[in-house]
Parts: sequence; structure tokens; C-alpha cells
Amino acid sequence: MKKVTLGFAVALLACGTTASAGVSPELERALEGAAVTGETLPVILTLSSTLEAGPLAEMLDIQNLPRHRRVPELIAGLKQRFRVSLSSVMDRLGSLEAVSDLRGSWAGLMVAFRAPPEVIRTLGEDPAFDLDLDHRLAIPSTTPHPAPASLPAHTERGLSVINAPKLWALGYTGRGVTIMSLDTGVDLDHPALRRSWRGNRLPPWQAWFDPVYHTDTPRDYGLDPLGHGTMTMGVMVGLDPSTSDTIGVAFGAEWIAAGDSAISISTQVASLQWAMDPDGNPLTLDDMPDIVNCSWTRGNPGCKQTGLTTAISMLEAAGAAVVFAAGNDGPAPGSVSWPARMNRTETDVFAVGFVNGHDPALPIGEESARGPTECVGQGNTIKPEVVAPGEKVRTSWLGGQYATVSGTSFSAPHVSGAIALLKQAFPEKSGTELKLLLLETARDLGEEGEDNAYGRGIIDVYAAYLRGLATGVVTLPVRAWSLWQNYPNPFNPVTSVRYEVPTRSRVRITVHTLLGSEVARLVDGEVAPGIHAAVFDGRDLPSGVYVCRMIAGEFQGASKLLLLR
Ligand SMILES: [Ca+2]
Ligand SMILES: [Ca+2]
Ligand SMILES: [Ca+2]
Repeated sequence: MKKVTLGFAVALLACGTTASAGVSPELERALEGAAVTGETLPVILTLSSTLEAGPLAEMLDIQNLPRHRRVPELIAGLKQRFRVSLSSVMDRLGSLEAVSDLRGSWAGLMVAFRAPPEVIRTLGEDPAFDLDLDHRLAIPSTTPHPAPASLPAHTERGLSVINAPKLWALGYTGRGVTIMSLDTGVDLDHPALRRSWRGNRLPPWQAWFDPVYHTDTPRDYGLDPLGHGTMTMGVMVGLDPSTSDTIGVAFGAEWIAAGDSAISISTQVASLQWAMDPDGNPLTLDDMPDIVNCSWTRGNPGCKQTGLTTAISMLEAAGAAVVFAAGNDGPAPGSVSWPARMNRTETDVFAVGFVNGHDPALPIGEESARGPTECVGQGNTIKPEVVAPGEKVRTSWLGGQYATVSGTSFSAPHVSGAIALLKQAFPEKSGTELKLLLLETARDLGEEGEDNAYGRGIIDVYAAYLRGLATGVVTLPVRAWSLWQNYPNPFNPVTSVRYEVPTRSRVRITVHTLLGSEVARLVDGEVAPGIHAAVFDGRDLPSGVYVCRMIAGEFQGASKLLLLR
């Protein structure tokens, strides 16, 4: 096993040598500081030819393999490349006592570790490697304000602004689609979220990834701002079935999540790698999320190609749609954060700005980050790509609460949710294709044409759906019959009962005593497809348990109501 010659590096330091080519300027500054204090530094090492990963993905795209063959090949190809190019340096680092916290990632084609300055400098001498600090990333700043706990039958304003209810009316709610959030975690106990966690019906480890503490079930580590991941998830999938209080774009979708308490480049790459194969079997694809929402940034400008941008592109090549918050560093030109400012293609990285959805003019948020980007790629230099509602968005919060919040952290999940609705309608389309549908049908705002505040404009998921109809095979929604638990329960004297019908049907909903005599008839007649509410007023009845029955064609459902006075 090769040993790194530490003495050589120390000698160079003593001579006051200039930085080596493969060491980033920021790492160089940190090294100068560490040389004085003697501390170890968290570092990521990538191949200086990491850009090769791009052609690898493109090659697999051009081959136009069906996804069930492309994904296993992509994963096998990345693992192979990692073995060939990085396993020997892993071995070298593993043999050094001064090196700790050593982790390799095939999805990012990188190695992360902590080491003293002399080890880092020696590696920096090797022209095969680029070295950088394992930076901490940032959650865009925002302040949550407590919001009403329950708004029965409410639909949050921003969902209507992007035309989500028009897709719901057609039966598209995201059913059968998996959304992943890379964030601070999720409060699993929130009534708007707990029902749709994928880990409820699959092994939890395939539905929750904790890159730092390796916990088994979802939790939210978000401290600043409080409960960030619970808030972003609510905008994507949130719906409280007991009240039909709807805060999420794709409330029929299932969610999985990575809960990152460190939010560093290496931990986010670990989460992106997990997202490519949550069940650890590259031959299965159902476990992979269709959409990955990233409401975090690194404010520092630059166009750095690292393991993180590699992993994003690989996930996209595997068919997922990766969506990024543009950041809240506006309104200065060029304020879109990294990696949202990257520009490999028109849709990678896909940056989302925010508008005020409560104002019919949809003005751009003051803090919404602005383009252009100086990062060179196939995409044009205009940023962001699109905008979505992000001003005073009411969403789920910690401890079963709700909050209103603002910023691109909450506009990005509107886009992620919209993609979930489209994915249900067009399951054969890739994440990239679905993002293009939204891009091409966005409604222009601000100055005429694509611009550096609004990008292509506000997304319109219904217009995107119509565009998709013209270019793809649509899958008709499979809808369910449901009678949900009433809300509130217990109640005094009024409660509301939610139910769903898949096709125009004759529906009868009645309330009975435990002995079977009918005390109220809530619905009796033709009902349009969709989710509906019926109100039961028990003011003339004694306290006790009542049974609510729904009969519609073949379907029969029942629930218990508790009147307490
Ligand atoms: Ca798999
Ligand atoms: Ca662009
Ligand atoms: Ca415009």
C-alpha cells in the first residue's frame, strides 16, 4: 500500500510555496489558517477529469435505452468508474491514521474525508485530483409565522395559481408517483403528511435516509429556520384527510425523504446517491423517486463542477426530475445561488424563483434571486428557469402546526408537485421531459419574453398537461372510492364528512344510530367525480356514537361519528 509522504509536503510549506493547482482557493485559505491552528479540515476530492461523468450520462441518453435498462447500466458504469479511478486513493487515505471520516461516493465520483493540512497538500500535488472544502450548504433564510391550525375544505391559494385544481378535477393527484425531499427531514406525525409516507407500506429504510445519524424513521432536524423540511414537504403533498385542508399540489403522491442535519456537500451527495437506488438493488426502479426537491443553496457565487453537480446530473440521467430553489439573495443581478446557477442544460440545474401568489399581478418577490448566470453550458444564461408562488405560503409545520412562510424554498416545491401531477398523466416521460413541458408552457410575466426575474414565467400545470397530450400518450387516472373520517370528531354539533367518487355516480350518504335507524341523509343524488364534503348537523340529537354510511354503486363505506355535548 502506498503511503503519502508527509515530510515532502511539510517541507514545501516551510518554503512558503504557492497553492497547488488542484486545490481550490477557498481550501487554500482554509489550509493557511489550519497550518497555524493545526486543525484538520473536511475535504472533498474529485477527479480533475470529473467532467467525463457528463459524457457518460449523455452517452446513455443517446443510446436511448429504455429506462429499465439505462438505470442499471448507469449505476454499474458509475460504480465501475469509481473503482477504477478512486478506489486506490481511498485505500491510500484509509491507511493514514491522520485521516478520518472517510467516505466514497460513486454517484458523485468523489471521496470525502477529514485530514490535516499536510495530507491535503500532498494530494493537491497530484494532477489527477481536485480538492475543495466540504462546504456547508445553506437553507435560504426565511421566518415562519404561525398560521391557523385547520381550515376545513381549504385549498391554498398558490395551488390554484398554478392551475393544480384543474388536474385534480381530471383525477390527477400524483397517485402512483414518488416525491423525494432533500431537506432537514420531515415531521412524520403531521396530520397533513403522515398518511402518504412511502415507509407506511414499504420497509422504512427504503423511504427515509439519514446521512449523519442513520435513524430509522423520519424526523425534522431543521432548527434555523424551524421545521424547514416539514414546510417544503407540505407544499408538495400535504392534505389533512379529516378536514380536506389542502396545502399540497400532489396530495395523492407518496413521499420519501433524506433528513440531513449537516447539509454539507458530502452528505447531500450521499443522499442523492441513495435516491438513485433506495432499495439497494439497481435492477428495481420503482424505489427511485420521480422528483427530487432541493430547497437549499450555497450562496457563494461560482460555477464549480463538483461531486454534487455530478450527482444531480446522474439522477437526472436516471430519469428523475431534480428541482432547485433559486435562493433568496435577490434582487441584485446574478444573485442565483450555486448550484441553481449551474447551466449544464436548459433544465439542469432547474432554478425556481418566487412570486406573490396572493396578488393577481403575481409580482416577483423582492428577495427572489435574479439571473443572469455566468456559468457556461448548453442552456442560455437567463435564470431562473421559471417562477411559482412563494409569498406567505401556508404549509405544515412542526408538532402538527401550520405556518406561513416566504421564499424560493416554497416556490420550488410547487414545481416539484406540478411535475408529480404530470408524471401520473405521462409516466413514460422522463423528469427532464416533464420539466420541459412546464418550461414551454409557462405564462410570461414582467418584461416581455424570458427575463432574469421571472425566467420563462409562472408555471401552469394544466397548460403543460395539454402540451403533453399533444406529444405523448396519456395515462387515464385510476380513482378511488373513499369515505374519510369526519372532522372534527368528536364534534358538537356540526361536523364535516369528506368522500371521493371516481366517476359521475349516484351517491347516498346517511347517518344512523348504532341500532340502525336513520337520523340524517347527507347526500342522495348524482355527484360529479372528485373530492367532496358533506356537513352533518347533530344539534337535535343526543350525545353518542353514530354511524355514517356511504353507498355508491358497488362501493360501500362506513365511519363512526362521536357526538359529545
Ligand atoms: Ca433499486
Ligand atoms: Ca436558463
Ligand atoms: Ca417575461
